[in-house]
Amino acid sequence: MILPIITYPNKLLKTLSREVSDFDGELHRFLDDMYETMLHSNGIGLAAIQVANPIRALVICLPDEEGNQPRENLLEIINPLILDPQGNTMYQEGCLSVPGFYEDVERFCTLTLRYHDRYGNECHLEATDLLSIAIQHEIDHLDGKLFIEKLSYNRRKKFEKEYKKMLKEKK
Ligand code: Y12
Ligand code: CO
Repeated sequence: MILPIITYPNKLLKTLSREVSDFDGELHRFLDDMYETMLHSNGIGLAAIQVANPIRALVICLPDEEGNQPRENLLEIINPLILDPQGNTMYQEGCLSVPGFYEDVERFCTLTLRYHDRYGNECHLEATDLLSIAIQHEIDHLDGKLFIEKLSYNRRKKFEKEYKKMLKEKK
């Protein structure tokens, strides 16, 4: 099922999401819906709060060389914890909850992630490059933060002006 994605400035996006404790069929169906919703919207990452569910769950599926995002590449990440972040890198980020806007954001280069899979098993992964950036972007959503909050004062002001204009034109 494709779920509606909430967009800025919806206040729900500021929610601090809660830990998942039940790794049951309901969670599995929700994760399936998140994957379907992300693909439908041409996304590579989606956090549960973006579809109005305040739980610490996110999905990431980076495209392969052909631009496909098969289920085998899908990462379902629950209750994530970043360990040992290293270095700094810049990347032009976009977000399905801030449509039409892309900006350079600074992130850690590499990290180790501890998380649970859909069955509640504890997993670890080492992330670099785009995966590391996507993980940090999505975990920020679980903490109620958007990438636009990392912009400088002037870039944020410019964004607010352009975004307001875009919303007005959409009406
Ligand atoms: C690097 C940086 C950020 C992330 C987080 C995941 N972000 C996305 O998946 C964003 C996708 C996105 C897709 C859009 O739709 C189309 O391009 C058709 C979009 O819409 C518009 O720009 C109108 C905005 C964002 C992961 C890795
Ligand atoms: Co986002």
